[in-house]
Amino acid sequence: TSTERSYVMIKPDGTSRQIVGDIISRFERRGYMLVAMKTVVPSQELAKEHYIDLAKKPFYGGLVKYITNGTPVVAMVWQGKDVIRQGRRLVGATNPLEANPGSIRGDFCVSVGRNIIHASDSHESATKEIGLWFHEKELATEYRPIAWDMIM
Ligand code: DAT
Ligand code: MG
Repeated sequence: TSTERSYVMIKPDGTSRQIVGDIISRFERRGYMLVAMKTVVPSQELAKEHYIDLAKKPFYGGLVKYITNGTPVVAMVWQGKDVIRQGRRLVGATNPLEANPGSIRGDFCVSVGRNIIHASDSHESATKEIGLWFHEKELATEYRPIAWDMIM
């Protein structure tokens, strides 16, 4: 439904490479609604919790180190019809070798360990991640973009 929400985050490499505007534009032009956005320099604790499901993977330590390198991430919540699955498609495959050109990863990166962006992979993880990065009062859910009823 049009109230579905996804947590999307531009990682430190995306911020550092100054492609934040391009990435946001892709969600906007698709018709999605920006519900929340802020820069965050993630703490060790926050980065570890965000990726807790991967704690047993060999790359977990490196992943946390990369997210906490001192460069801000851009934390966002986007809303709209099928935004979780469509967000994953806009982002592209985890491994940039499999990410299609036209997707964010397919257009901007080549290494799985520097793949620019995160997007929630399920309703369950979206709920968890939005709660982890945002307070409820930071979410602007009451307005609607002008073409909303035409698009959604
Ligand atoms: P995604 O970010 O597409 O949801 P994921 O949740 O499986 O992918 O993994 C989270 C991040 O961990 C991913 O964006 C990059 C990193 N990662 C995943 N697999 C990796 C690997 N084999 N080597 C290094 N980093 C990896
Ligand atoms: Mg994931």
